[in-house]
Amino acid sequence: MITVLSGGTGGAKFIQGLARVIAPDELTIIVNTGDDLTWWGLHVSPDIDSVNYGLAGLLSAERGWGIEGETFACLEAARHLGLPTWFQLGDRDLALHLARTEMLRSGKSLSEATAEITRQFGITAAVLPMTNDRVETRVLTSAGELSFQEYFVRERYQPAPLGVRYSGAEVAEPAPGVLRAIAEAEGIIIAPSNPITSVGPILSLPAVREALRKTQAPIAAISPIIGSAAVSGPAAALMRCAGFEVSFRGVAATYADFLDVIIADQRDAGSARSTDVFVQFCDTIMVSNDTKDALARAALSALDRARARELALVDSGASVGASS
Ligand code: FO1
Repeated sequence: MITVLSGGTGGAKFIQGLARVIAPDELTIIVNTGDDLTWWGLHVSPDIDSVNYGLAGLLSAERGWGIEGETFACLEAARHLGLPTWFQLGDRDLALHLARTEMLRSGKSLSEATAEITRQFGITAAVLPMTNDRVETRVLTSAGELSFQEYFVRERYQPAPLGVRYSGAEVAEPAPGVLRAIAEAEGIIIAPSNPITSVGPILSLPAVREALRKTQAPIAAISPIIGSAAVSGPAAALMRCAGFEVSFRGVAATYADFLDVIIADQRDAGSARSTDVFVQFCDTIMVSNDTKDALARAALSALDRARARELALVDSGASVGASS
């Protein structure tokens, strides 16, 4: 079993490739819920939905979230009724939030609701919310403290971030299956997701971080940073404000206490210098099914090599880890 930690649109795209390269029922995905919000009275879990839409072949390639070919008639009607519309729910997406909210209202946990939704989509991978408790990513900015979606969507990440906190994390328990998926995995991959706001909330659960430190499984992370810029979104500003260098080395540093190998983009191969972990270079930009599949294969081969301790440590004098 391969376990992936995922959040955001990069995570969903990566998992689409991985689920073509290995049998989906060999895959467990632990998903960020720090972005979840209550919108129009409905429970929305954007990162879980992006993973599910990706696995079900429904994900909008253009937006990276929501459903391909979606319509927004309800959103237009809501606008006329004076409801807030800065967070855009499509018509078919809305049906999913209605169904999930009804399951939660009837007493199901988010894990149970997610399992039922994945079953209905015909998904055989295990998709696990990181927790059934409420953990909320809060971004302290020059314009005050905002929820993640207020910062990301409403304010288009324009206010300068000053810090991030994960409200509720100290007392939250990992959802059923999460710790086992880390302890019993053959390999663990951290998707090319924002280390601070997509993976950070998962790692903010003390038991999860502890399980990652203890597991026998090799752990690889894919850098969402190329050079000193994020592939998309506010990862660079958020890493800087959390005190990390904006580079693949900085990404590795955020996972330093458990990481075995960082997968960095081949455009960074020339800049290799001392890091404390093994580095594997490859093309990390996912613009097509072929590039997603190739990145998934590269991640699996990095795990194999980390397992076999074949990778060369990147050091000023030493050879650079295999690139493919
Ligand atoms: N992202 C946007 O940039 N604008 C939106 O209006 C928006 C709505 C939305 C609705 C449902 C959903 O599942 C995702 C949505 N997203 C939207 C994406 C979402 O903000 C991101 O996927 C993550 O939360 C960031 O990782």
